[in-house]
Amino acid sequence: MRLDVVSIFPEYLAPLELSLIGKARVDGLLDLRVHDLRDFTTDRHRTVDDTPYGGGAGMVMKPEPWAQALEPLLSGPERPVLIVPSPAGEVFSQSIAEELAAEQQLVFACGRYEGIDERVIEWAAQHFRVRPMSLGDYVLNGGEVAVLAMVEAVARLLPGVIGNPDSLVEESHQDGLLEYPVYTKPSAWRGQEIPEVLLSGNHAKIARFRRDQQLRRTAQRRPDLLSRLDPEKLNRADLQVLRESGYRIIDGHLLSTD
Ligand code: 6GU
Repeated sequence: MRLDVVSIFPEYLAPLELSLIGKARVDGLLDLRVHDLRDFTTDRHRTVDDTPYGGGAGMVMKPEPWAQALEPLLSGPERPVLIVPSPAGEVFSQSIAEELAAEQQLVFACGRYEGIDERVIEWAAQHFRVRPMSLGDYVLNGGEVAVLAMVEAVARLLPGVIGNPDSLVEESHQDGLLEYPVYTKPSAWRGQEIPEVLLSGNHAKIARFRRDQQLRRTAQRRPDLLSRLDPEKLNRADLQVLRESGYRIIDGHLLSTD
């Protein structure tokens, strides 16, 4: 997969040289290039921002360097996806990461200050499939940290990036439930024993215990995820646990009872 990141702080993307992503780059699975937006300016001061028309606080990123930086990234056979990190974007998710992992080329345009001149987005939509993307409902200083998160979420789905692909299967959000808690040795630590069932060797019982924990956790921490579950995919044991967590099936919908 080809990935291009445009930023005024290319050093912010240095962590993409580490760990599994760094290894995938060395192995040739990821062709990831980081570009300094200031290299596409033409003035002595390498200016990338200016004051906003209409007034208001802060600065806005000028359009010209953006077009100069993005145009050379259009050499491929199809319209690349242009991801524009912004708290005003669509909320990034595992299912979006899966969609993006199927692409040939992704381009990330990291804004800073109050954002990029909106005409860049309009112009880019003629050449790219533009996707404004947010990590969630909080404000970061710029898109770089969001790109680190999105690149990691996408790259780990590519064949060969993760050593053991089994670890992709059971994870949080794949089946709409949070992960079950995990334990390792020692079996007793600071007065806490691990749940006894995990030592039983009874794989059906262990699977049931873990499923119960997933349901309880999700009910407690992420009721928004539970309401999106398909009640058809819940068995009797699931419904029993959910009833204990304050949920009932009413008219085919999983609803909170408190
Ligand atoms: Cl993608 N960018 C910025 N600047 N702030 C954010 C964000 C993105 N997602 C959440 N907050």
